[in-house]
Amino acid sequence: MQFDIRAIAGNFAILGDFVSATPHGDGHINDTYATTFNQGGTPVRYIVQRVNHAIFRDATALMSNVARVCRHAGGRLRADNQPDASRRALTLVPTRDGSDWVKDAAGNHWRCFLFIEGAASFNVAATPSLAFHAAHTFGEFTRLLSDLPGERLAETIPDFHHTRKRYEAFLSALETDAAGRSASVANEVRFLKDREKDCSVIVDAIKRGEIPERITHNDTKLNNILMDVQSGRGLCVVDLDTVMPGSALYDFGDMVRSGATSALEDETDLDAVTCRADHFKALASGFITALKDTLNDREKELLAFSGKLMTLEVGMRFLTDYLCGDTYFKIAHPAHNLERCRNQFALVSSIEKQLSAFEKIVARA
Ligand code: ADP
Ligand code: GN1
Ligand code: MG
Repeated sequence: MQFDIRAIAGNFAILGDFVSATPHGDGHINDTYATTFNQGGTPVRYIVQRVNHAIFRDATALMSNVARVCRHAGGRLRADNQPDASRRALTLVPTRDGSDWVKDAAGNHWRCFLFIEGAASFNVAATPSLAFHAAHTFGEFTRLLSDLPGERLAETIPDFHHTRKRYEAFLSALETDAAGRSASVANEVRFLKDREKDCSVIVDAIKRGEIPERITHNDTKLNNILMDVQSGRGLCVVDLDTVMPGSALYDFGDMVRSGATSALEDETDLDAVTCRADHFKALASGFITALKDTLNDREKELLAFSGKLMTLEVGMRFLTDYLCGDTYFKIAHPAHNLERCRNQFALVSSIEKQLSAFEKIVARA
């Protein structure tokens, strides 16, 4: 889809003259642009982003969540006189009439953030140190939101990490076979069916009250954190669309999936896909250091397993989308979702082989 980003950016209270807009980042969901304005001779960048309203059905509730989270996080940093607050929490740029977002004539919802400069996001963690700092920053994010005032945040995607319901959605996609692909994925179907029981472990523990509800990020993929280029430390958590009531296990698990893997999510050489123990150890140490007085025993017990489960869940979602004819995730070619699924399942197998070692690592951390 082509958008007139200059016209869209004109809705926001940005000073100066529009210079350029270019697609930015590797996200699978929203349309993100880096835009540059000339402000009295200084080029200043902003993120202008279209919210995917096919996926996020209630954009008003979503934007209300995002605005509350941004204000709370930025407010806490400023109240504590922390330096660099505008690089450590996202700042929404208001529209010219004072709103947090704007709807265009075609019904698309747009928002604008200050561009965080001197930072980078990564699709794979090159070093355990990067994994440690990312996990620490995501852990701190949960701690920061533990005293968010006001009503419960809206669930922007209901049952987002209800793995059991995700499994049922997969079975239904397999049965419906909308894209005529069911017969071609027999190996992947078997892999999932063999692990059906795993899908209920965390949701059942939540139902029994063993695991508390927290405000969590729910999409703690490595590239949803900006790292400071100078210090190599975690700087700012981005992609706040799924910040809502959830479990710390969802956040840790997705970090393992994306921060301990040896390869990109769509690497097709499956021998290159492994879960690296030194990265796992760094993630556990970073997350537990940030949340040590917060996590209960059952959460700690399930941390290693959550890495396996969240990886299985995302693999299952890629497979489901492949079966449905690629209606959810952005793809670059027809087999993309199937390749991502195979990649994630290879990572699950690698985690399974190391699960007891990972449990020991968590116990020591
Ligand atoms: P998606 O939901 O599509 O993943 P994100 O909100 O994660 O979209 O944005 C895509 C990418 O853009 C992120 O991975 C990050 O690298 C970059 N990004 C997002 N917000 C900012 C920002 N305020 N400043 C700099 N880079 C950003
Ligand atoms: C999507 O938006 P992005 O690219 O950060 C997805 C996550 C998946 C991830 C897999 C709202 O994340 O749940 O884990 O792709 N986000 C949504 O790469 O579905
Ligand atoms: Mg993202």
